[in-house]
Amino acid sequence: MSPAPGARTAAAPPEDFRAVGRRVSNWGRWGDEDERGTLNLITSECLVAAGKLVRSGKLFALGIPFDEDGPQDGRVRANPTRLMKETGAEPQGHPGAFRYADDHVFMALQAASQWDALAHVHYDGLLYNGFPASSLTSRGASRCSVSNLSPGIVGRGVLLDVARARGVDWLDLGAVVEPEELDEVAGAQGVEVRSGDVVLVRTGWRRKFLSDHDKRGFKAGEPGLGIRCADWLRAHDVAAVGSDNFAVEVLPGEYAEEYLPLHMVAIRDLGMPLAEILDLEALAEDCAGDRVYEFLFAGAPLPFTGGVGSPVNPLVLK
Ligand code: UVW
Repeated sequence: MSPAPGARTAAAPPEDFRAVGRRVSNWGRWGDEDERGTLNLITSECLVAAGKLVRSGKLFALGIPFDEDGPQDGRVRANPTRLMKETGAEPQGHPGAFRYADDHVFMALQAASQWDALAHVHYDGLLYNGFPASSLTSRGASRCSVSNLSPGIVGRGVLLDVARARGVDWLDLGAVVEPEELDEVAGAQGVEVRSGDVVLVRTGWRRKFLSDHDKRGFKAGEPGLGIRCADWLRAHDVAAVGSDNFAVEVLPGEYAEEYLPLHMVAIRDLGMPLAEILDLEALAEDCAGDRVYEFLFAGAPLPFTGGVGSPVNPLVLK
């Protein structure tokens, strides 16, 4: 019996991730000083074409609610905590009737829907484009920080709804999405992935959380992209990839000895920002209804100077 699509098999162990990284590397492609990586693939022609995808006036927000009921289980990161500094209940020292409310938030920049900047991950002492990992200090990232993703990640977005294609609400923890499946899903949806696209892969992991509210379960592992997808991302010259899980890639991972290998290859070697913990549910429903899986995607990171990530509430317009 052949294995279910994306199921783990006892086939050959995956190729060494460093070899994958060398093969797909974009270092030097946009100059030795480049800190924007695959965002360089989003040309002005891409933006004009993406703008033309707004046809029906439908708007979707892909950010999850930023509150204490989010999916973080507190072991590595906590959910955002917001505190009121002012409510206006007490006199505030202004003349007349004026009162105001202000709030503060405490959160890891990676606690909810987020962009991973190119300084988020490194290995063997080097960041994307060969910048030294020592450029990361307690002050932040002096190279490849999230500010380099400004003015924002805008372009043609494509949803690949793997969970729907498999006919499940969500993929199982540890289910590997292979590049062949990405092509199959795109083909079945009648959409083509083009250079400069932002590709959103739906695994259903957000849907699972919305149904069981199990934070530990959400963070225990996830279905996601396997390391072989690095070649697919490079071959299609994808500008950025996002998902409804918390790390884009499958966990437990495919290498016993390496954690987040696709992060290492995608961020450090390809120079590709990752978007995580997206809510793709409403968008996926709509795409299944009108069979339109391409749209204008606009996900501006907050330009935290020296930041290695940013909260984001990406907008999709169809
Ligand atoms: C880590 O957990 C290091 O990264 P991410 O939030 O990108 O999954």
